[in-house]
Amino acid sequence: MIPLQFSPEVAEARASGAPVVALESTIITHGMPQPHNLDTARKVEAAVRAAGAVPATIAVLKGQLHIGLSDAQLMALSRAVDVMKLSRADLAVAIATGATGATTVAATMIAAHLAGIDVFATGGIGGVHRGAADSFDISADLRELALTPVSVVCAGAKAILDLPKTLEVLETCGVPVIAVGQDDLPAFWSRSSGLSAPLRLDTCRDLVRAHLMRRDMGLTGGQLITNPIPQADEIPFDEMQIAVETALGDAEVLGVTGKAVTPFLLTRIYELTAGRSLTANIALVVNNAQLAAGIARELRNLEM
Ligand code: PSU
Ligand code: MN
Repeated sequence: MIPLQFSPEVAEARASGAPVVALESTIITHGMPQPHNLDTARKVEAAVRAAGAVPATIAVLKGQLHIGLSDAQLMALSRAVDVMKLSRADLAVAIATGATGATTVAATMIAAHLAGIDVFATGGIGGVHRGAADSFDISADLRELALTPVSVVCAGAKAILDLPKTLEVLETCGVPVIAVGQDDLPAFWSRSSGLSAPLRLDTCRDLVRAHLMRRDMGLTGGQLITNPIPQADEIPFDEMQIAVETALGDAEVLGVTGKAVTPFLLTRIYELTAGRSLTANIALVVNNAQLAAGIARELRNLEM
Protein backbone atom coordinates (compact mmCIF):
# COMPACT_ATOMS: atom_id res chain seq x y z
CA MET A 1 0.00 0.00 0.00
CA ILE A 2 1.24 3.46 -0.91
CA PRO A 3 0.78 5.81 2.08
CA LEU A 4 -0.91 8.64 0.17
CA GLN A 5 -2.11 11.52 2.34
CA PHE A 6 -4.46 14.01 0.74
CA SER A 7 -4.88 17.44 2.32
CA PRO A 8 -8.52 18.22 3.17
CA GLU A 9 -8.65 20.76 0.33
CA VAL A 10 -7.36 18.28 -2.25
CA ALA A 11 -9.58 15.47 -0.94
CA GLU A 12 -12.60 17.72 -1.37
CA ALA A 13 -11.54 18.69 -4.88
CA ARG A 14 -11.19 15.03 -5.83
CA ALA A 15 -14.65 14.28 -4.47
CA SER A 16 -16.30 17.17 -6.31
CA GLY A 17 -14.26 16.90 -9.50
CA ALA A 18 -12.71 20.34 -9.07
CA PRO A 19 -9.51 21.04 -11.03
CA VAL A 20 -6.24 20.36 -9.19
CA VAL A 21 -2.70 21.55 -9.98
CA ALA A 22 0.30 19.64 -8.59
CA LEU A 23 3.29 21.65 -7.29
CA GLU A 24 6.78 20.40 -6.49
CA SER A 25 8.67 20.91 -3.23
CA THR A 26 12.35 20.74 -4.20
CA ILE A 27 12.03 24.35 -5.30
CA ILE A 28 11.18 25.11 -1.64
CA THR A 29 13.94 23.09 0.02
CA HIS A 30 16.74 23.25 -2.54
CA GLY A 31 15.77 25.92 -5.04
CA MET A 32 15.36 29.13 -3.04
CA PRO A 33 16.83 30.66 0.12
CA GLN A 34 14.76 31.26 3.26
CA PRO A 35 12.41 33.02 3.80
CA HIS A 36 11.71 33.55 0.09
CA ASN A 37 11.08 29.83 -0.36
CA LEU A 38 8.07 29.86 1.98
CA ASP A 39 6.76 33.18 0.66
CA THR A 40 6.95 31.83 -2.87
CA ALA A 41 5.31 28.50 -2.01
CA ARG A 42 2.40 30.40 -0.46
CA LYS A 43 2.19 32.84 -3.38
CA VAL A 44 2.14 30.02 -5.91
CA GLU A 45 -0.63 28.20 -4.04
CA ALA A 46 -2.60 31.46 -3.84
CA ALA A 47 -2.16 32.01 -7.58
CA VAL A 48 -3.58 28.56 -8.32
CA ARG A 49 -6.58 29.24 -6.07
CA ALA A 50 -7.17 32.70 -7.54
CA ALA A 51 -7.22 31.13 -11.00
CA GLY A 52 -9.95 28.68 -9.97
CA ALA A 53 -8.06 25.47 -9.17
CA VAL A 54 -6.83 23.69 -6.05
CA PRO A 55 -3.07 23.51 -5.34
CA ALA A 56 -1.50 20.20 -4.31
CA THR A 57 2.06 20.73 -3.15
CA ILE A 58 3.70 17.32 -3.02
CA ALA A 59 6.33 16.09 -0.52
CA VAL A 60 7.28 13.03 1.51
CA LEU A 61 6.93 13.72 5.23
CA LYS A 62 8.06 10.94 7.56
CA GLY A 63 7.37 8.31 4.93
CA GLN A 64 3.92 9.59 3.97
CA LEU A 65 3.42 10.77 0.40
CA HIS A 66 1.52 14.02 0.87
CA ILE A 67 -0.66 15.39 -1.92
CA GLY A 68 -1.38 18.88 -0.67
CA LEU A 69 0.26 20.38 2.41
CA SER A 70 -1.20 22.45 5.24
CA ASP A 71 0.37 25.84 5.84
CA ALA A 72 2.08 24.44 8.95
CA GLN A 73 3.58 21.59 6.91
CA LEU A 74 4.69 24.02 4.22
CA MET A 75 6.36 26.18 6.87
CA ALA A 76 8.10 23.24 8.53
CA LEU A 77 9.41 21.97 5.21
CA SER A 78 10.72 25.41 4.23
CA ARG A 79 12.80 25.55 7.43
CA ALA A 80 13.86 21.94 7.69
CA VAL A 81 17.51 20.98 7.28
CA ASP A 82 18.85 17.82 5.64
CA VAL A 83 15.70 17.23 3.62
CA MET A 84 16.31 14.62 0.92
CA LYS A 85 15.99 15.63 -2.73
CA LEU A 86 13.83 12.90 -4.19
CA SER A 87 13.76 11.87 -7.80
CA ARG A 88 12.44 8.60 -9.32
CA ALA A 89 15.40 6.68 -7.92
CA ASP A 90 14.89 7.75 -4.29
CA LEU A 91 11.14 8.06 -3.88
CA ALA A 92 10.29 4.49 -2.86
CA VAL A 93 13.28 4.22 -0.52
CA ALA A 94 12.30 7.44 1.24
CA ILE A 95 8.69 6.33 1.69
CA ALA A 96 9.61 2.81 2.77
CA THR A 97 12.07 4.04 5.41
CA GLY A 98 9.96 6.84 6.86
CA ALA A 99 12.19 9.62 5.57
CA THR A 100 11.34 13.23 4.77
CA GLY A 101 12.11 14.51 1.31
CA ALA A 102 11.18 17.10 -1.25
CA THR A 103 10.06 15.97 -4.68
CA THR A 104 11.78 17.07 -7.89
CA VAL A 105 9.90 17.40 -11.17
CA ALA A 106 10.37 13.66 -11.82
CA ALA A 107 9.12 12.55 -8.40
CA THR A 108 6.28 15.09 -8.41
CA MET A 109 5.09 13.73 -11.77
CA ILE A 110 5.05 10.20 -10.37
CA ALA A 111 3.11 11.29 -7.28
CA ALA A 112 0.68 13.45 -9.28
CA HIS A 113 -0.07 10.54 -11.59
CA LEU A 114 -0.66 8.22 -8.61
CA ALA A 115 -3.08 10.82 -7.25
CA GLY A 116 -4.91 11.24 -10.55
CA ILE A 117 -3.63 14.78 -11.18
CA ASP A 118 -2.87 15.63 -14.82
CA VAL A 119 -1.41 19.12 -14.57
CA PHE A 120 1.70 20.25 -12.71
CA ALA A 121 3.32 23.69 -12.46
CA THR A 122 6.98 24.34 -11.67
CA GLY A 123 9.72 26.86 -12.47
CA GLY A 124 12.26 25.05 -14.59
CA ILE A 125 12.90 21.40 -15.29
CA GLY A 126 16.21 19.60 -15.05
CA GLY A 127 17.91 18.74 -18.33
CA VAL A 128 21.19 17.90 -19.98
CA HIS A 129 23.97 19.66 -18.09
CA ARG A 130 26.74 21.42 -19.94
CA GLY A 131 29.68 19.09 -20.14
CA ALA A 132 27.34 16.09 -20.09
CA ALA A 133 29.54 14.38 -22.69
CA ASP A 134 32.03 13.89 -19.85
CA SER A 135 29.87 13.95 -16.72
CA PHE A 136 26.85 12.03 -18.12
CA ASP A 137 24.73 14.40 -15.98
CA ILE A 138 21.27 14.29 -17.53
CA SER A 139 18.34 14.98 -15.21
CA ALA A 140 15.91 12.15 -14.55
CA ASP A 141 13.19 14.74 -15.25
CA LEU A 142 13.64 14.13 -18.97
CA ARG A 143 13.10 10.41 -18.77
CA GLU A 144 10.10 10.96 -16.50
CA LEU A 145 8.50 13.17 -19.12
CA ALA A 146 8.87 10.23 -21.49
CA LEU A 147 7.14 7.85 -19.08
CA THR A 148 4.50 9.59 -17.00
CA PRO A 149 1.37 11.18 -18.49
CA VAL A 150 1.35 14.57 -16.77
CA SER A 151 1.42 17.96 -18.50
CA VAL A 152 4.22 19.98 -16.91
CA VAL A 153 4.11 23.77 -17.12
CA CYS A 154 7.54 25.38 -16.78
CA ALA A 155 9.34 28.50 -18.01
CA GLY A 156 11.69 26.47 -20.18
CA ALA A 157 14.95 24.92 -19.18
CA LYS A 158 17.41 26.98 -17.20
CA ALA A 159 20.29 28.58 -19.03
CA ILE A 160 22.67 26.64 -16.75
CA LEU A 161 21.87 23.64 -18.95
CA ASP A 162 22.87 22.70 -22.46
CA LEU A 163 19.60 23.69 -24.12
CA PRO A 164 20.18 22.23 -27.61
CA LYS A 165 21.15 18.85 -26.09
CA THR A 166 18.17 19.01 -23.74
CA LEU A 167 15.87 19.47 -26.75
CA GLU A 168 17.56 16.56 -28.54
CA VAL A 169 17.03 14.20 -25.61
CA LEU A 170 13.40 15.27 -25.26
CA GLU A 171 12.85 14.62 -28.96
CA THR A 172 14.45 11.17 -28.68
CA CYS A 173 12.18 10.46 -25.70
CA GLY A 174 9.10 11.45 -27.69
CA VAL A 175 8.22 14.37 -25.43
CA PRO A 176 6.31 17.25 -27.04
CA VAL A 177 8.03 20.52 -26.14
CA ILE A 178 5.43 23.22 -26.63
CA ALA A 179 6.00 26.98 -26.42
CA VAL A 180 2.97 29.03 -25.41
CA GLY A 181 2.25 32.22 -27.32
CA GLN A 182 5.58 32.46 -29.14
CA ASP A 183 7.82 30.48 -31.50
CA ASP A 184 10.99 30.59 -29.40
CA LEU A 185 11.80 28.22 -26.60
CA PRO A 186 11.79 30.27 -23.38
CA ALA A 187 14.92 30.08 -21.20
CA PHE A 188 13.65 30.45 -17.65
CA TRP A 189 14.88 33.92 -16.59
CA SER A 190 14.67 35.07 -20.22
CA ARG A 191 11.74 34.96 -22.62
CA SER A 192 13.84 33.55 -25.41
CA SER A 193 16.67 31.04 -25.61
CA GLY A 194 17.38 31.94 -29.21
CA LEU A 195 16.21 28.44 -30.17
CA SER A 196 12.91 27.60 -31.82
CA ALA A 197 10.55 25.47 -29.79
CA PRO A 198 9.61 22.28 -31.61
CA LEU A 199 5.88 23.01 -31.15
CA ARG A 200 3.71 26.01 -30.41
CA LEU A 201 0.17 26.18 -28.99
CA ASP A 202 -1.54 29.36 -27.86
CA THR A 203 -4.61 28.32 -25.91
CA CYS A 204 -5.44 26.17 -22.90
CA ARG A 205 -7.99 24.41 -25.08
CA ASP A 206 -5.38 23.25 -27.58
CA LEU A 207 -2.98 22.23 -24.80
CA VAL A 208 -5.73 20.13 -23.22
CA ARG A 209 -6.81 18.62 -26.54
CA ALA A 210 -3.23 17.52 -27.16
CA HIS A 211 -2.99 16.12 -23.62
CA LEU A 212 -6.20 14.13 -24.09
CA MET A 213 -5.18 12.94 -27.55
CA ARG A 214 -1.99 11.44 -26.10
CA ARG A 215 -4.14 9.61 -23.57
CA ASP A 216 -6.60 8.38 -26.20
CA MET A 217 -3.75 7.15 -28.37
CA GLY A 218 -2.15 5.32 -25.47
CA LEU A 219 1.09 7.25 -25.81
CA THR A 220 3.19 7.08 -22.67
CA GLY A 221 4.67 10.22 -21.19
CA GLY A 222 3.66 13.81 -20.71
CA GLN A 223 3.83 17.18 -22.38
CA LEU A 224 6.38 19.86 -21.61
CA ILE A 225 4.59 23.20 -21.77
CA THR A 226 7.05 26.09 -21.79
CA ASN A 227 5.55 29.41 -20.73
CA PRO A 228 7.72 32.52 -21.14
CA ILE A 229 8.38 34.67 -18.06
CA PRO A 230 6.36 37.93 -18.13
CA GLN A 231 8.19 40.68 -20.00
CA ALA A 232 8.42 42.99 -17.00
CA ASP A 233 10.28 40.35 -14.97
CA GLU A 234 12.72 38.92 -17.48
CA ILE A 235 16.50 39.17 -17.42
CA PRO A 236 17.90 39.15 -20.97
CA PHE A 237 19.65 35.94 -22.02
CA ASP A 238 23.07 37.53 -22.68
CA GLU A 239 23.05 39.20 -19.28
CA MET A 240 22.33 35.90 -17.54
CA GLN A 241 25.08 34.12 -19.45
CA ILE A 242 27.77 36.00 -17.52
CA ALA A 243 26.46 34.84 -14.15
CA VAL A 244 25.85 31.35 -15.51
CA GLU A 245 29.42 30.99 -16.83
CA THR A 246 30.88 32.15 -13.51
CA ALA A 247 28.68 29.78 -11.51
CA LEU A 248 29.57 26.85 -13.77
CA GLY A 249 33.27 27.65 -13.37
CA ASP A 250 32.90 27.74 -9.59
CA ALA A 251 31.10 24.38 -9.60
CA GLU A 252 33.96 22.86 -11.54
CA VAL A 253 36.66 24.30 -9.27
CA LEU A 254 34.80 23.06 -6.18
CA GLY A 255 34.11 19.64 -7.73
CA VAL A 256 30.32 19.81 -7.26
CA THR A 257 28.62 16.75 -8.80
CA GLY A 258 25.36 14.80 -8.92
CA LYS A 259 22.28 16.05 -7.11
CA ALA A 260 24.19 18.98 -5.65
CA VAL A 261 24.83 20.60 -9.04
CA THR A 262 21.46 22.29 -9.67
CA PRO A 263 21.04 23.69 -6.11
CA PHE A 264 24.66 24.92 -6.12
CA LEU A 265 24.27 26.75 -9.42
CA LEU A 266 20.96 28.35 -8.40
CA THR A 267 22.46 29.65 -5.14
CA ARG A 268 25.58 30.94 -6.84
CA ILE A 269 23.59 32.73 -9.56
CA TYR A 270 21.39 34.29 -6.88
CA GLU A 271 24.53 35.72 -5.26
CA LEU A 272 26.07 36.81 -8.56
CA THR A 273 22.92 38.65 -9.69
CA ALA A 274 22.41 40.26 -6.26
CA GLY A 275 19.05 38.55 -5.92
CA ARG A 276 17.66 39.48 -9.33
CA SER A 277 17.55 35.87 -10.45
CA LEU A 278 15.31 35.08 -7.49
CA THR A 279 12.85 37.90 -8.21
CA ALA A 280 12.54 36.62 -11.77
CA ASN A 281 12.26 33.03 -10.55
CA ILE A 282 9.35 33.90 -8.24
CA ALA A 283 7.52 35.79 -10.99
CA LEU A 284 7.82 32.95 -13.48
CA VAL A 285 6.62 30.26 -11.07
CA VAL A 286 3.54 32.33 -10.22
CA ASN A 287 2.92 32.89 -13.93
CA ASN A 288 3.20 29.14 -14.55
CA ALA A 289 0.81 28.37 -11.69
CA GLN A 290 -1.80 30.64 -13.29
CA LEU A 291 -1.47 28.95 -16.67
CA ALA A 292 -1.56 25.49 -15.12
CA ALA A 293 -4.78 26.37 -13.29
CA GLY A 294 -6.31 27.48 -16.59
CA ILE A 295 -5.26 24.20 -18.20
CA ALA A 296 -6.63 22.15 -15.29
CA ARG A 297 -9.96 23.97 -15.54
CA GLU A 298 -10.15 23.47 -19.29
CA LEU A 299 -9.34 19.80 -18.81
CA ARG A 300 -12.33 19.42 -16.49
CA ASN A 301 -14.55 21.15 -19.07
CA LEU A 302 -13.45 18.96 -21.96
CA GLU A 303 -13.53 15.73 -19.94
CA MET A 304 -17.12 16.31 -18.91
N1 PSU B 1 14.74 24.52 -11.47
C1 PSU B 1 14.59 25.57 -10.62
N2 PSU B 1 14.57 25.33 -9.31
C2 PSU B 1 14.64 24.08 -8.81
C3 PSU B 1 14.76 22.97 -9.72
C4 PSU B 1 14.80 23.24 -11.04
O1 PSU B 1 14.52 26.70 -11.05
O2 PSU B 1 14.60 23.92 -7.61
C5 PSU B 1 14.77 21.58 -9.19
C6 PSU B 1 13.52 20.82 -9.72
O3 PSU B 1 12.96 20.12 -8.64
C7 PSU B 1 14.10 19.87 -10.75
C8 PSU B 1 15.44 19.57 -10.14
O4 PSU B 1 13.31 18.71 -10.93
O5 PSU B 1 15.88 20.84 -9.66
C9 PSU B 1 16.41 18.99 -11.14
O6 PSU B 1 17.50 18.49 -10.44
P1 PSU B 1 18.56 17.55 -11.21
O7 PSU B 1 19.20 18.45 -12.21
O8 PSU B 1 19.50 17.10 -10.12
O9 PSU B 1 17.78 16.43 -11.81
MN1 MN C 1 21.85 15.52 -12.31
